[in-house]
Amino acid sequence: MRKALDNLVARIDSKAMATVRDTTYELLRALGMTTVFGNPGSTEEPFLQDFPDDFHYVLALQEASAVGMADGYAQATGGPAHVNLHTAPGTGNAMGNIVTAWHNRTPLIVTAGQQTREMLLLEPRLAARHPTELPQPYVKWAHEPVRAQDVPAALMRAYATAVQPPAGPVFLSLPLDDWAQPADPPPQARTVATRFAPDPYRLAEFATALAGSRSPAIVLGAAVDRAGAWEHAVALAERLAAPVWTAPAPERTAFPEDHPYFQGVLPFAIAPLAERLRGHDTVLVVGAPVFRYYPHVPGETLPDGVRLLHVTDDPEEAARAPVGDSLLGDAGLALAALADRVPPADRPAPPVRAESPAVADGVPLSADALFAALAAHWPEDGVLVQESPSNLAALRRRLRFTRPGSYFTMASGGLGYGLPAAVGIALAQRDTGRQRPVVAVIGDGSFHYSVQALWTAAQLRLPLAVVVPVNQQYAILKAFADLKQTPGVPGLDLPGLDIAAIARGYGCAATVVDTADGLGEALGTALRADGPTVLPVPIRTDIPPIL
Ligand SMILES: Cc1ncc(C[n+]2csc(CCOP(=O)(O)OP(=O)(O)O)c2C)c(N)n1
Repeated sequence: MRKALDNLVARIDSKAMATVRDTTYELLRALGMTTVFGNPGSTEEPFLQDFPDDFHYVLALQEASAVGMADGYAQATGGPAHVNLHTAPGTGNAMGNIVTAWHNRTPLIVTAGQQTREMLLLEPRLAARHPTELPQPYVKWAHEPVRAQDVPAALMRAYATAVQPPAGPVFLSLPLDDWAQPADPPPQARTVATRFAPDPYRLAEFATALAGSRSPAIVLGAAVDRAGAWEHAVALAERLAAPVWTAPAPERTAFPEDHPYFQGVLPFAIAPLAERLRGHDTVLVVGAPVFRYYPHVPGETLPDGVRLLHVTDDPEEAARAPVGDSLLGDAGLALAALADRVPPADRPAPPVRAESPAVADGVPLSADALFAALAAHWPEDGVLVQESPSNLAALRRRLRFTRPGSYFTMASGGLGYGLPAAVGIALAQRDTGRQRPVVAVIGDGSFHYSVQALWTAAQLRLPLAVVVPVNQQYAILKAFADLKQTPGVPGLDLPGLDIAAIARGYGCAATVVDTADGLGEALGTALRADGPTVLPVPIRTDIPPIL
């Protein structure tokens, strides 16, 4: 009797003593979110105090890097990631990569500290003004709990919001004095669905349209890779005997690029894209916007008489498509269901795309020669993270991605994503035990936007290889200026940057590579190392056309 009473008192005591902080960590544990990416400040220290041993804090030296790493980590693990930012200035630094996470559809729970509630009225130093407006419109939900006791339940809601389709970042502003407050009873750690099946009736209409098509074509986007649905894409393409393109400017690849039906990546401008689809009567787009354009080259969205069918899990993406009929649903579920429903087509296989011309050697290397060398030495099961704007066409010509989850870049066009994302992806390889080798190709301009991510890679001893094509310029902006006939733009040359010295300064190994053979050797060494290696490769400075 006495013991039972003691137990009850102990339970009541421990309940009374549970703080908002205790309850929040319990919830994070229950949700499997024990990795926190961040850069700390005074407004975050009360959350981070006595940081539990079973959690891992991944320190980034600037908030853009923290978000980029968290995004890469989330994409490579296939789950949400948590990034903890400093109040308004830290959130401001992070904003570029929050924009990218939004376009990437990465489930990120972004928390940021806020000044003490008691002082907020007088706006002390580091108070975030209108904190929920700051990250808009690039978060699915932004909230500052009305009471300290609401923090854990707000986190639960943030999680449920971030992971449900279309996935994306959410934002919580958390006053620093909330963490020590007594907690309410803990919220339930809930689960939510992360995909939904398309309407079966509309799906049947799509299947009928495809089955009745004279010459269908398939265009696939990143959502197919996110859904782990390559096999369904292949099954549908083979049933329809249809050529397959990757949607323009894709952030992931969606189809085996050594498959004879694969035609390449569609151009990211209106007129040339439409031209590529000429001759087809039905175009099925799955898991991509219709379409992601960059330079404005006016024209018809599609050649006359082409019917477009669009599958997306995002009603807004469906709404803003200029043409086509849409079907809401998960890319993988839709592809699997369509592959089941369409009968095998009785038509010849699509033409095999032309091989790229042979590479001319020379020093400095051309971008084509660099990527041909990278392809020749590509590690089995390698993962590429790409942020090399003017060389992208050459890269896609030479490197063929044949396995799911092998190619990552940003969907937004914002530089400063690739380097930290590669660090997050490399960490995910270690944490998941998959151990796939990670290679980043980052332009010598792009390198500097989140360069401090190198330090985190060095501290974590990640065997990341970073290949930097050095052309000492913003080549793509010169190409854009040529296309748009805007001569005389200043600020497009980048002399006097010592990439190797910068890399060493952050604790990385660095070797300048001049030749194709040298690249093979250096890459092998880098991937066997117990830390990151940066490989600057001087390349030719001629400007590849943007289209
Ligand atoms: C955050 C951000 N700032 C500026 C730009 C504009 N921008 C687009 S590409 C580019 C140059 C990239 O240079 P580099 O990485 O050297 O690649 P290259 O074009 O030479 O291949 C710039 C500055 C951008 N896209 N994002």
